[in-house]
Order: sequence, then structure tokens, then C-alpha cells
Amino acid sequence: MVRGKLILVEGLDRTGKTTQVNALARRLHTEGIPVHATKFPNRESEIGQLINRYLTDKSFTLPDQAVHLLFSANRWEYIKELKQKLNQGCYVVLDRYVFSGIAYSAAKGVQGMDLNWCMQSDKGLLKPDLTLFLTNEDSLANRDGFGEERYESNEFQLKVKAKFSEVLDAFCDPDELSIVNVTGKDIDQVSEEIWSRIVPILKSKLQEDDFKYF
Ligand code: T5A
Repeated sequence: MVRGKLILVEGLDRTGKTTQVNALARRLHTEGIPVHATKFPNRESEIGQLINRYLTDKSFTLPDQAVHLLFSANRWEYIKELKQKLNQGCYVVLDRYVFSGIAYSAAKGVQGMDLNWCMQSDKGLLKPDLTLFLTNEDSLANRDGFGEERYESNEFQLKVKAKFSEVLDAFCDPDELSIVNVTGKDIDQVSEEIWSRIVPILKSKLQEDDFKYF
């Protein structure tokens, strides 16, 4: 059986990840390719609800190490289901994943929480076949809802941006990474650019259980 591809859309807050994940899922579906789109954090599980409380209620405190492990545990909760879908030939499109987990935690600058410490709890998760990293040169603070959640300040986002660059250098194979600069582009222009990066990977075939792991 030929397995589906694992495609990850990453980037800073409000770069348009959710919008583009949904657009890509619709496009794949239109092309007759079975697809499942999902996002992390998945706020539906009990762990996800705790993460949601942490992100939305700034008076709710947890040690930074514990928060990091909760985000990671949230990925582990769903990996069996995602692997099954891939093995059934379904494409899986993810909105954030391991790279966000490491970049946001390491950007806090907490002693001991370096990239390698942050990676440990994600070791063994599936590696994406392609990571599309959405980047923007200007602040996105004017986009809907920015500032409502814990990490949404320009100062922290700049730290995360710098960390993302280190994280991708350290943990993402260059031939499995595609940077998409969204500056000044409308939603459809970004979607077209993403589609142009997807078309080449549709041709290659991967067999059931032929996965790479972090
Ligand atoms: N986090 C996450 C961790 O700390 N550790 C982890 O392990 C993980 C997985 C929540 C927070 O959790 C942190 C990172 C985050 O701070 P989230 O739920 O993904 O993560 O939250 P956000 O990044 O804030 O996700 P959003 O879904 O709100 O932002 P998106 O998905 O980037 O943006 P989107 O698509 O919702 O678009 C935002 C607005 O911009 C418009 C849209 O219509 C929408 O109104 N828009 C555009 N406008 C103009 N031009 C374009 N090209 C546009 N594209 C979208």
C-alpha cells in the first residue's frame, strides 16, 4: 500500500497557517487525494484544554518545563491516529508541530531549556515529508485577534522567529523544507505558491510504514 505524505505548515502567530492548511486540504480533496487536516495544539483533549487555559488565561501559571511537556504530550496523543491515516493512503496536513514546540519553549530563555532539551520529549515522533515555513517581514499585530493569547507580543514573536531559524537548521533536512515568504501577498497568492511547492512531492511514492522519525 502506498502511504500518504505528512505535510507541515509552520510559522509565527497569524502568518496565515490555519487559512493555508484549510486551503491546501480543499485543493488536495479537489484533486481526488484523500486528506486529513489537523492542528497542534489540539485543544479538545484534557491535555489540550489545560494548554488552552494556559494560553488564554495569563493568571494561570505553570512551570515552563511542564508547559513544554504538555505541548509535546498533546502531539503524542494523536500520533497513532495520524500514522494510521497516512498508512491508509491519506495525506495529513498539520498546522504547527514539533518545530513550534521547540522554538516557542526555547525562546523563553529559561536556563537549561535549550534546543536539545526541548527536542527530547518529541524524539520518536514522525518527521514531516515536507515543512512549509510561512515567514513575514513585518509585524502581523494588525491581523484579527493578535494579542489575545499568551505569546502574542511583538517582542516575544521576534525571539521565536530567531529560534525557528536555529530549530529548522538543527532538526529539518534542507530538502524537506520550503520557506514561503507571505509579505504583501493575499491569501490566494500564498495558496498558489504553496500549491507550486506541493505538486513535485505528489509524484513520488512512499510505501506503508516507510517513515522517518525525530
Ligand atoms: N505553541 C504551539 C507552543 O508554544 N508550543 C507548541 O508545541 C505548539 C504546537 C497557539 C500558541 O501555542 C504556541 C504557538 C502559539 O502562540 P495556535 O493555536 O496555532 O498556537 O495559534 P496561532 O499561531 O495564533 O494560530 P492562528 O491560528 O491564530 O494563526 P494562523 O493560523 O497563523 O493565522 P490564520 O490563518 O488564523 O489567520 C489569521 C488572520 O489573518 C488573516 C486571516 O483571514 C485571519 O483573519 N490572513 C490574511 N490576511 C491578509 N493576507 C493574508 N495572506 C492572510 N492570511 C491570513
